[in-house]
Amino acid sequence: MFGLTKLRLFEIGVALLLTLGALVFVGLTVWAAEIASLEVADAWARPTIGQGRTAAAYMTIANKGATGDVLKSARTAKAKAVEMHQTTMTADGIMQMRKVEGGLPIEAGASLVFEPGGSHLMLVGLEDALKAGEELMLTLEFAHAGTVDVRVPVAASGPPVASSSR
Ligand SMILES: [Cu+2]
Repeated sequence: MFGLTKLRLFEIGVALLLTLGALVFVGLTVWAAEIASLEVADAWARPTIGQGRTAAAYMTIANKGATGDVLKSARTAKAKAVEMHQTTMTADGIMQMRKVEGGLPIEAGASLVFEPGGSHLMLVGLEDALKAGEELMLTLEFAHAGTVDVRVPVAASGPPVASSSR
């Protein structure tokens, strides 16, 4: 048969199977990496003040993957909307919040930090007041990673876990 012995054909078959197996393995590894590439830490939200029905939420989203992603939007059952805001300083020293349209990119290996005085997630139109000690669930929507649910404790001055370990 074209000069190939049965043993040779068997060897080719084994080699093909090994190659296929390796391809499947690499494929699964890449897939697993895609899933686990985003890490959310230090999430917390400020309590509402008085009759106010807006509050800011903060967290750090680290992209541990090999590809960039984009935080497209966020939502929670407790508020009408969750807006991404950036805080900027005007020329005359006044802090202003600006709504970010079109999402916030997170490069591979970089972190997106929402923190007081900087970018934050604005909970707009809350159903009830938010009190310290409560918790809410935020759903983040990423361009590649899909949706990620984040537990957000309400605290007056910082992420509760970090302050208790201090
Ligand atoms: Cu804001």
